[in-house]
Amino acid sequence: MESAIKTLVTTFISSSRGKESMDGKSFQKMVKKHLGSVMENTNSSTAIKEMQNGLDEDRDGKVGFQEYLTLIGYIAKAVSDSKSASNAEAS
Ligand SMILES: [Ca+2]
Repeated sequence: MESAIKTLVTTFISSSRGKESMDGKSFQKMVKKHLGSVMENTNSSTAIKEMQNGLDEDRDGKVGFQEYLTLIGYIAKAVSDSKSASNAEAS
């Protein structure tokens, strides 16, 4: 658990190169590199751009840490839902 949280933080820092937010290009790279196996459409730059727009609450065109955590929350929920579904099928 602790190492997972550290991974989330270090992934953000390395993707944003130490800045407060990831720009569009950094976000594209981060999603393709780190989220390809848990998300659909990560090979589509357009889909990633749309996702970025959806996350961009403060409308600065970048993905800040809080917005990044929102994305992680969505992914965690999706993983949780798929696990619940497969558990339901098994029982
Ligand atoms: Ca933003």
